[in-house]
Amino acid sequence: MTGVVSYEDRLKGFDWSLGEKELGITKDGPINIGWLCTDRICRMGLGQKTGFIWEGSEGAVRTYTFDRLRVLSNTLARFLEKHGVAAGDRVCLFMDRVPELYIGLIGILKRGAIAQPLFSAFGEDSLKVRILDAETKAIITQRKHIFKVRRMRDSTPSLTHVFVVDGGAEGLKPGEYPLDLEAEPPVEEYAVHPTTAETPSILHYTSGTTGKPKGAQHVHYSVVSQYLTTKWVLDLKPDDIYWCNADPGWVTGTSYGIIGPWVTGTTQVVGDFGFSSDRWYEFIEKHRVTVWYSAPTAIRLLMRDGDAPVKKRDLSCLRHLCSVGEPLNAEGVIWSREVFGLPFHDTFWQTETGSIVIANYPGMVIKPGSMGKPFPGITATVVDPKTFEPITVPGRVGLIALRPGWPSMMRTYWRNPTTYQSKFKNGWYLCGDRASIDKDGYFWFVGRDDDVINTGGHLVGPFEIESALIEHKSVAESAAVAKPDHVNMEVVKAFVVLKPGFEPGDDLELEIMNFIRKRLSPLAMPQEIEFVAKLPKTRSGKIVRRILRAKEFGEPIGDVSTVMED
Ligand code: 6R9
Repeated sequence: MTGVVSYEDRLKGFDWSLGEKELGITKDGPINIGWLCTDRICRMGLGQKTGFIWEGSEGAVRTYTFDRLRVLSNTLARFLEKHGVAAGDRVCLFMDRVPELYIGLIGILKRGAIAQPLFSAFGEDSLKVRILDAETKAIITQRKHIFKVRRMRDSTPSLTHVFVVDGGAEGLKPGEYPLDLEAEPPVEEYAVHPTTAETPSILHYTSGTTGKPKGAQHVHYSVVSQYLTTKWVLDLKPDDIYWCNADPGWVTGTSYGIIGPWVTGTTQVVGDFGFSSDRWYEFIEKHRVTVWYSAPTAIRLLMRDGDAPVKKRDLSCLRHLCSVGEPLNAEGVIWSREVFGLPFHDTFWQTETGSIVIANYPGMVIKPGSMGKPFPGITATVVDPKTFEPITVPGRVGLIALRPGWPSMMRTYWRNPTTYQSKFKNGWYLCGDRASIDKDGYFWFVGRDDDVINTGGHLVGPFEIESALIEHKSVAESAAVAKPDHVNMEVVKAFVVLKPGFEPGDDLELEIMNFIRKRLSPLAMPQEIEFVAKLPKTRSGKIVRRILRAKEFGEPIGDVSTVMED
């Protein structure tokens, strides 16, 4: 491929300071993500370039140049300052994917405050837990969500300011203020707060599998990782039109749905609407999207809907596709090659890692079903679950472990240093996932550590079972979990969602069983298949196997605040 620097060449002599140099920052000097995403881009002469194209659910389109983004985020920063929001205060973003959400994050960072993005679909309880934990001072929200904020205000004393971005002042209660960015006097020049490398920037709540949601605390220096991974893995170039379909309530929607594209001066498009294969393809065609960052949950739904909606559109604009969030089934890569002529490049990372750590690099040979190789500067391995020593045998499964110290690594869990410390063993940061590494250095995902099934002392990962199931023509989605068993302690049970046109029944169950028997070891074979209409998922689209598992074991299901209710 021309124009692509090979993975091996990138590795040679790699140092994170390369990112500092390109961004014109030093570790000891001022570093402000908000400034780097807007002011710096304008200073590079790109002020009149379109930075943001927004399409609302009803089809309205708004376009912003980088200069407009700069001025509006200044205006927001000044507004916060006027209302007494100080550096270090937590400011929650609680909105649908409206422009104020994106500009809001930049403005909060310019003010030197800490942004706390949350899914607007959260109910008041999920919201409250996180506001209490972060002792959030202000929340920026929309009219349509204010009732949830109001219902929890009596029990969230830290929350002194509620800013409402639409509908003016009418009907607002004490402590609620209208924030109409377009009506505020535009702030051409704003003295961006002198944040430095280690100043906290974003507090991203992640629930993990059990227990209370934890706030992964990031700092402004994270931008070095986000910048380089955006350039090298997402492969963004000056003329690209980039679409990341993640909501900023999920880390993908901030690291690569705000910071990544803007810090590289790329035009990004955002759609404030949910999944629909027709609408998504129409969106790509209409805006001439060139680079698309999506997730397996969406890719599986697109596969379910088949090739017909793709064929109606001219999607020749697409040139690079990436995926994150869950293991990407080999089937997804093979399908996307067929229908788009391009493979999805799987990328692996976490809220805690702040940026991509293992990836299928552009130009690298993709082994479908593999997560690829560590990003330059990232030392990744799999370690033995008992000794925490690296496993050197290719193909042997262990815990994914990273050597701490890359720029976007979380610095702690907000006011929870004990849990933070518990993630480190033998000098490694443990991701909580299992994988193996093959002889060529490719990582193969097995499952979340808690999702692994122990059948007669053998550990089986859900991913291989689910990948085998999804290859069957009737299967849209699946989840493999443990169910209790007298003899083997645990056995595998599979939950299956069928594609339209297929009827659940004993015959189909038998057919699927026979189909996967050829692909799986006897140990991994499910004892039972249950057909379900849908699987429990987080708001970022991850299948929550522990809920299905807990039901099988008759155990409590734990924290469900990030699980979709509908
Ligand atoms: C960015 C993000 C992190 C967890 C992670 C793992 C799973 C993410 C994956 C993947 C297999 C991939 N995960 N990417 N598993 N292959 N390419 O997803 O952050 O919401 O914190 O989730 O998601 O289990 O540990 P977060």
